[in-house]
Amino acid sequence: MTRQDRDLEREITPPEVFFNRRRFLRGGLVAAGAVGTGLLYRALNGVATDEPTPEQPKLAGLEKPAATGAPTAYTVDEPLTSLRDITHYNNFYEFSTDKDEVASAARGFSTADWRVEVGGLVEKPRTFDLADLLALAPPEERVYRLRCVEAWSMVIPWAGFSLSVLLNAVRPLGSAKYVAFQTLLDPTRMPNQSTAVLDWPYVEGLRLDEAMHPLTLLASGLYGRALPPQDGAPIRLVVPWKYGFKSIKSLVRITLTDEEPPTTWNLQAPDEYGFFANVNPNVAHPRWSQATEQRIGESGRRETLLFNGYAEQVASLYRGMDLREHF
Ligand SMILES: Nc1nc2c(c(=O)[nH]1)N[C@H]1C(S)=C(S)[C@@H](COP(=O)(O)O)O[C@H]1N2
Ligand SMILES: [Mo]
Repeated sequence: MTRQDRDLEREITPPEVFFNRRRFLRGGLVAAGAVGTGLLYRALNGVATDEPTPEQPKLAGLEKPAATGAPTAYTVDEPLTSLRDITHYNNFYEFSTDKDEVASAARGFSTADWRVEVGGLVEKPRTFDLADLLALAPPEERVYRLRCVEAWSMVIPWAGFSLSVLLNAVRPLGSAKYVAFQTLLDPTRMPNQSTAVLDWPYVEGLRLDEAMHPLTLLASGLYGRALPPQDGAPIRLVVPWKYGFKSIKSLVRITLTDEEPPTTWNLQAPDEYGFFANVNPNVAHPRWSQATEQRIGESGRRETLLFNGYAEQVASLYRGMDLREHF
């Protein structure tokens, strides 16, 4: 396909379909090419499988913001998205590219003997089992907006603690400048990894100062219970001022580095998804506007906020940077 053809195709293809088709045309995979038009639209219109999500265990010792007197930076005064929508409208390509099928595809996902390897440019590299990792700090409730690059959003009551707690525990070296993250690679447990819809494993990255920012959350739960598989069990990242694809799920490896790490969506389409991916209503995606968003469960659209409403806390991280160039 010529460059011109590709540009034309982008103009006429809805957001999520483009990648699958391009992959297909590259000689990739047939199944993904069949993923139909309008995944987003179908799910927004409420056509979803009606399976209940099995109840996850309650988190012990969860600290609510009021109880801890935590700064209001950690809560949003907007209606919470329903548990039903949070658990049945998911992006998790390891299980399915169809948002309303992730829950059923991920049902029964085993997180037994889960380990997270933390290393690279640190003084004390360490492989944590889940219990040791969660023991680093009590879970706090954090109510954050989640804004997907596809222009839908939610408000989610996460549980977890700042990633900085974990990073401080392994003592970053002075030479560390970035943090790389990796999702589990296991096609026997993540069936869609046997397709080539993305290059596996899913990887993400942050600059070290972004990773150390107190808003950056290592989440182990939502709605007061352990994370359901479809939302990234047993442990995931949540970076609320960035597009949702930065919030990588089901983490198994965290590596401190001195070079900007590769990231899945940037590798897939570098002209569409930058390393920073800060929510910015003024910088359109090449194929759609980012000025407004569909809050799941609401009618009408909301205006998208600069840094997803967290500008006061995070804008200083980007002082002097051109946000169009570093998108
Ligand atoms: N490993 C992995 N992490 C991922 C994704 C994915 O496909 N694989 N999708 C991302 C995208 S695009 C979004 S919007 C959020 C969605 O999180 P949620 O389904 O819990 O709302 O997860 C992000 N993390
Ligand atoms: Mo997303």
